[in-house]
Amino acid sequence: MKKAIPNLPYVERPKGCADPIWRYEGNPVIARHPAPGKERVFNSAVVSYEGSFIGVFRAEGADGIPHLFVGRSQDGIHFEFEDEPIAFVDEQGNPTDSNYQYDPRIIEIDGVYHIVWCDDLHGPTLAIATTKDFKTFVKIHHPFMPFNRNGVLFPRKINGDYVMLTRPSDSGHTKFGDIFLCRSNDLRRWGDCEHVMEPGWEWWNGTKIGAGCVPIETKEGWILIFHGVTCTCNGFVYSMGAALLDLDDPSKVIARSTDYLLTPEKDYETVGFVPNVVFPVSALIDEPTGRIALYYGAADTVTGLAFTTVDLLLDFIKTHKR
Ligand code: BMA
Repeated sequence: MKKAIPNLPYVERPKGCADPIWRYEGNPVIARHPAPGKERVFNSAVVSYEGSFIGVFRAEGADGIPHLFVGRSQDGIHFEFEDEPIAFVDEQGNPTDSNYQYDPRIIEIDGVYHIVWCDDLHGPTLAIATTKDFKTFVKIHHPFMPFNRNGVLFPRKINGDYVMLTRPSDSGHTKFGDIFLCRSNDLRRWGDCEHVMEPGWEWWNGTKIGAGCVPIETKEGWILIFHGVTCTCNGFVYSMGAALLDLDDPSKVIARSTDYLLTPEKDYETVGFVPNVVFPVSALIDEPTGRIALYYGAADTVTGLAFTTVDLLLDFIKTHKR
């Protein structure tokens, strides 16, 4: 059955706009200093939950160290955050600790919410935790060694396996920035790794790429919204792109957009702690209508909301492909 989100925060495409994605006029939905001790909230994951919205948010205090916090919203636009960071426990219920946590994604698989984020294991790498109630978060493992980020699970098992998109990175070597996938039947031991995509030839994603939102299943394939990075004489610029992956074997790329979907243009995207960043993290889909509300980090400072539809994304990928 198609999953509906009747209260999806969504605004129709403005008249005269031909773009495949358009921003919420009230952006940023989470502005600077949204709560005491939280200077910047960005690159965060939101899901529809029990008729309202809940998320895992990357927040930084005045020490600039990122931690993860639960946040709630009735309308998907106004959020309130818990004061204390998520206290992850291990499978025996003991507290766990790590120096920082950032860029979470939430992936619901069979009623269990999986959080995948970048954690510290003598260097940045991915961690996984599960929760059913957003109160107890059980950290199960570091699936990969450092250096690895942008981990995103597919929202169902494929041919019996959990499948994770990952982006090995920042090893100091010159060649980095490709998306790979790995498979596991227990979320603990990962293997059967395959290459998915390398940075693009086109300028906007020529330096590195990373999976963004949880892949969206369509009859034609999985839509992957990813971030693409270019290097300029004034630093990196982060844009969003979209690709279509094979349903049965998502290591196969059916099509990939030559053009960016969204690039930093608004003041809150071009000015901030890290200028010129749009970083897609979560896409909420009302399946009966195909409407999508997409949350993204802007300039490593605030959180933005943009809208699109499944059909517009498919059309964009197919009409702007290599
Ligand atoms: C990446 C990650 C993101 C961040 C981006 C831009 O390497 O650290 O969290 O948004 O850089 O600074």
